[in-house]
Amino acid sequence: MLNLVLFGPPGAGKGTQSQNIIEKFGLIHLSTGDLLRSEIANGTELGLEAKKLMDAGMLVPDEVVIGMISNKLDSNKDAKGFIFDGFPRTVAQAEALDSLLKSKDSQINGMVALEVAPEELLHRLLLRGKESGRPDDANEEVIAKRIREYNDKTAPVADFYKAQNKFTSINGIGSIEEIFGGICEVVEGY
Ligand code: B4P
Repeated sequence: MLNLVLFGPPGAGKGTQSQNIIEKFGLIHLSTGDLLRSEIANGTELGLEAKKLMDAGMLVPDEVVIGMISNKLDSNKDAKGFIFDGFPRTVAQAEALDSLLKSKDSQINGMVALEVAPEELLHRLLLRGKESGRPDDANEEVIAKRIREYNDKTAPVADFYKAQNKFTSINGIGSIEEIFGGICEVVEGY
């Protein structure tokens, strides 16, 4: 099994690069952002609660996202592997993911982090906000809150994988193809 964590701040290109990775390596894409947006679109109770937090630029509680990922792992028992996009976003989520995979005799092979400067993140997210109408991309204040949440709660997740020698960072600025080339080099080394 090949299990990869794609990491980076909001707007780093995780969702964009995940599409390329699933095509090339035949992995199942698990994006907690997409799973939460689907709950919102379906008007579920979980979706209604998550929407309030997401629109304010805050993280959704750990137990909610861990439960979603656990269900997805159980329903894809024959998968060749998974790409985790936007998860884990806290150290507690990273610990839970390790336990979930261990119970299936599996593990994370590596984390690839996309490095992008804050001014480029802001530019990309404001542009996507205009094009897609995504509420959490709609204004600078909410984007700034997401980046603060990332620095406070998500950045320490990199240390969790560094301690296991599973961390690689690559430049996330450039064309989508160039960046994908850098990711492939890392993944092919696993
Ligand atoms: P996500 O859906 O994960 O959103 P994101 O981090 O903002 O987006 P991503 O990083 O995937 O965007 P991409 O770069 O692809 O999360 C949304 C919210 O859900 C969170 O704020 C949180 O509230 C909640 N949530 C999700 N997971 C959670 C968890 N585990 N725990 C708690 N809460 C959770 O794209 C950005 C833009 O850049 C796009 O428009 C793209 O076209 C553009 N772009 C990409 N690559 C580019 C490049 N090379 N050059 C120029 N533009 C590029």
